[in-house]
Amino acid sequence: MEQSLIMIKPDGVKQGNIGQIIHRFEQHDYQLRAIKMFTMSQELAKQHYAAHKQKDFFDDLVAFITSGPVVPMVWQGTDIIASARDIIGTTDPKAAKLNTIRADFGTDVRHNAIHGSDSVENAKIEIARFFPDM
Ligand code: DAT
Ligand code: MG
Repeated sequence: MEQSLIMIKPDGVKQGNIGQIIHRFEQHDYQLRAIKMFTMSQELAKQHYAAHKQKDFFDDLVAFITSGPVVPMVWQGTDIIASARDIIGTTDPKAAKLNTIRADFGTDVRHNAIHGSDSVENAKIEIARFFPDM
């Protein structure tokens, strides 16, 4: 069964949206397999966003994602990786479809409440990064 690394970002935690965001996934037929809360180190943040190392927003992104606790989770279900991206919505909350998590809980393109793996390969890497015991 497919698994995805879904992570509530520091803005989602600070604004008190952990429960509501988890509920979005519980409403679908997905199973929560792992969850924790911690503040990412600079090193882990740079690894997680390594694909964006050359972007002008990289330093601000790393500063934001390490600015407070995050809630990484492993969710499991049929086609969960693509389905979760649909539930999450596009990167910029202002452009995201109605009723998506980012439209409802995001603020701007950096403070967009949640991360979701974008491919089977990256999901495996990200799950191993955040939950090495799984
Ligand atoms: P996504 O999180 O939708 O997969 P991404 O992988 O392109 O988006 O970018 C990773 C994160 O980087 C994104 O969630 C927020 C930040 N980001 C992306 N584009 C940005 C931009 N133009 N300005 C500021 N932050 C940006
Ligand atoms: Mg991405």
